[in-house]
Amino acid sequence: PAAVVCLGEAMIMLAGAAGPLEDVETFHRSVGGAECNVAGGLAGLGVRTSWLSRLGDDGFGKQVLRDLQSRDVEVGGVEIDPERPTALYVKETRDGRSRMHYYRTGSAASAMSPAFLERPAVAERLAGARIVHTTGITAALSDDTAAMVSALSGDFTLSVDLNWRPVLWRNKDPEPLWRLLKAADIVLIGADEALVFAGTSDPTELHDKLGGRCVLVVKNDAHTATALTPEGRTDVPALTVQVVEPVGAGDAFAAGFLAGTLEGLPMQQRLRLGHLNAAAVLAVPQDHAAPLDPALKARLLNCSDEEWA
Ligand code: KDG
Repeated sequence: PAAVVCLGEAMIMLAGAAGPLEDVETFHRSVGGAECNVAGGLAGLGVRTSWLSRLGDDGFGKQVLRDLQSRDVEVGGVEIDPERPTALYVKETRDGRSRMHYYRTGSAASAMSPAFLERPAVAERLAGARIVHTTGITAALSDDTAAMVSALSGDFTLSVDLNWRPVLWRNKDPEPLWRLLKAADIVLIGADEALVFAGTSDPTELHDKLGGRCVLVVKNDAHTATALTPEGRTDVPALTVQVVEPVGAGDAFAAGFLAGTLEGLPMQQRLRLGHLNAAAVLAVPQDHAAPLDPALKARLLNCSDEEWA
């Protein structure tokens, strides 16, 4: 069985030249979606990973499956919906910043519910997993997906990335997201989004608000990643990178951190692996990048603090 199961929606991403969307004529297609980015990142690091979700019975759904399979992600638990479509998102780049436009309301994945978790192909994969990873995006898609993430329990480590998407929470109570975060064993949060969502980006305050039990990772963009556990605190500075496009870097960080957790690495190396994986995605326009070179990985995980900085 796969060591990690990632649960959430994948979308076809369409991105064109910089400028207002109404002027863009051609779009480049790739696959996005936070949990499937994490799944691809983990597989790229050699971790056996399954992605669980629902897709439409359409060409975009087939593209998602093909893309994930080509990246060694196991997709046998994916359910195909004969009626609802695969979601899309369009990335608009203006003034050097990316904005996302979602076309996902009523998508196949938004119909995931607690019953989805009970499908034999899904239950079996969850039961065999050491880590199950999902995000606040999945909690936001619909009442059904919110109920589904609340029903997630088992003999696995539950990992949740906040992935705060205000557009998806408009006119909705984020209570299911708080519940999910408090139930998680590993919580990943960006400092900026923490400030908006929880009113603080201070790791200690956040850890208290989440119940003080989890492994909390707070990523302060280009500066530092901090891990806080009941045992103590670890800070690791970020690498300096020429940023091409930032979307997906958080997912890559999560993949690195989770891979390091599975390997039982010390906390400093888990955070380093997160940074290394994120740096690769920051340097490309897509939401995911080619797998890390194993020799580079080994060298940078074990170098001195001076060389790392
Ligand atoms: O983390 C990257 C994701 O945000 C992107 O791939 C799209 O899943 C996505 C979302 O819902 O924003």
